[in-house]
Amino acid sequence: MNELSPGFHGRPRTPSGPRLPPGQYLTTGFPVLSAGPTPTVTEARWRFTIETETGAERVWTWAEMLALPQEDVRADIHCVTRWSKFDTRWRGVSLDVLLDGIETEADYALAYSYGGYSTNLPLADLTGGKAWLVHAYGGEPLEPEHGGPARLLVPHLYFWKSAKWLKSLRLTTRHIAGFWETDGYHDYGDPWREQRLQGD
Ligand SMILES: Nc1nc2c(c(=O)[nH]1)N[C@H]1C(S)=C(S)[C@@H](COP(=O)(O)O)O[C@H]1N2
Ligand SMILES: [Mo]
Repeated sequence: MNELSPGFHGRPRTPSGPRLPPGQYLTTGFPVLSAGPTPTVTEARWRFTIETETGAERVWTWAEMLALPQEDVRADIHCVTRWSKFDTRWRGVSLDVLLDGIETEADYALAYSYGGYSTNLPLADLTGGKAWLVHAYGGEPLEPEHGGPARLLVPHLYFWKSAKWLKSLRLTTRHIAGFWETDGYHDYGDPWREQRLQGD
């Protein structure tokens, strides 16, 4: 499978609208933003877990994850510190594939990283071709400093929602704030509405 997902073809967001969200500037580099040290996670020890509100767990090994249908994704990304980068190219598994067959009534998700970071999102923002577990960038294995071996990619929200070194997804029936959200950052984080901080 070699599909570009609808809405992520590098076109402007709307045919007539701007491509750069308000308050952002364009960079051609790829800044590294990490709240702590880069954890070392070997592919042999890597596991990805989805846990539902009932405590039911589904776990994938690296080989099991790679055996799932893969997608190539091109996306613009927007960091809350105001840099944006156009046309980033990733490869990985759609969250639709990973969530397929999981029984849940949860409306919320918490993404947990190796190393302790977490971030919250509505479950609806992880489905419908909007989010991926990615393990390659620009045709190369994802570098550890950018979240390798695998990270979450949710390009329609500020980039802090795209948890690096993704370890698990916990589905919950109520909202639970993640690392930056507990510290005053916005619960949702839509770059087009400049939802940087709580109250924006
Ligand atoms: N585990 C983890 N994930 C994280 C972060 C982090 O500090 N730890 N930083 C977030 C922020 S603020 C941004 S902008 C992006 C940065 O990704 P990059 O370093 O690949 O540019 O990762 C997000 N995911
Ligand atoms: Mo960020």
